[in-house]
Amino acid sequence: MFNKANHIRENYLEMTMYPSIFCSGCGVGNVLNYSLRAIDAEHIDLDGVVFVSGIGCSSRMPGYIDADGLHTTHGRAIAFATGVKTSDPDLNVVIFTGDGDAAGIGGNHLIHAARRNVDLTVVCINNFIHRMTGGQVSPTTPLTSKTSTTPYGNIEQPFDLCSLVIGAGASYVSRWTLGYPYETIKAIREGLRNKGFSFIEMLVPCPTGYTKKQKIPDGRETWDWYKESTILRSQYMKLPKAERAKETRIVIGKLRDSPRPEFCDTYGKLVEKYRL
Ligand SMILES: Cc1ncc(C[n+]2csc(CCOP(=O)(O)OP(=O)(O)O)c2C)c(N)n1
Ligand code: SF4
Repeated sequence: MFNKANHIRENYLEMTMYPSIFCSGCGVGNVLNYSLRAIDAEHIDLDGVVFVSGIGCSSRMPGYIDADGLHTTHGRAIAFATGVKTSDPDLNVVIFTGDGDAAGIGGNHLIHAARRNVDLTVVCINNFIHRMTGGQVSPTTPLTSKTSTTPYGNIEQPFDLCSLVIGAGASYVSRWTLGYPYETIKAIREGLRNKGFSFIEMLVPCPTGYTKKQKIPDGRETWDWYKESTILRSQYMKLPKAERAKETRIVIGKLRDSPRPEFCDTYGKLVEKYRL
């Protein structure tokens, strides 16, 4: 009988890289699983895909896939990916990046790729900290959260990454937690299909570096915490305006799907027009 998990393992994973570096309860592996299922559902040939990442726990993902990948420098995944895409626009370029990688050191690349609407699919694994280097505060750490550099609680207003890239011009934006596998796979599929800058933010647990510090017990309680800390967009939109303004939960769901001219296409047409 056909078994999807075996199918993914046999056709997509680089088994020589296992066991993975991921801790027990880490959400990065789930995102890898959902992403590969989305690629499989879209019947995308892996020979035409390049997976690009920066540095961090989440940025180790391309190494576990049996396909071409670029494990680049911290914060520069989107810059490298833009180079790959513009040199061969037929390639499908998928980026795996962390909140620190994408929005801290790499924040400028993020907003400009969104502004240009380069045809990239960014899967941003937001665990609310710079984990690989010890769990330091990141641009998405929630207010009052304890991290290794905010032992008395974070006092900085975090970025809402989806609002940030929507403001910068991203044409497809979605945010989910691990508790929504089917919605996540659908979002990644839509991101892959969108000819433009697609941003899928995944809120994932890092038991070792984040949830433990907030005294959230491992396992079921962690998943419950993500459920309680988020609200579906469909429910949020039903709230009266005054209630919405007071809402502190993170809004999840499809947040933008608004195609517009893509960078490589526009550039290609310009080259054709002025070619001597
Ligand atoms: C230029 C540069 N600065 C800093 C580092 C150190 N560094 C490596 S990973 C990392 C944090 C990664 O955080 P994030 O992108 O959120 O990924 P996570 O590990 O949380 O998945 C940092 C600061 C580096 N490798 N290169
Ligand atoms: S430290 Fe956190 S993000 Fe890194 S592998 Fe472990 S659980 Fe995952």
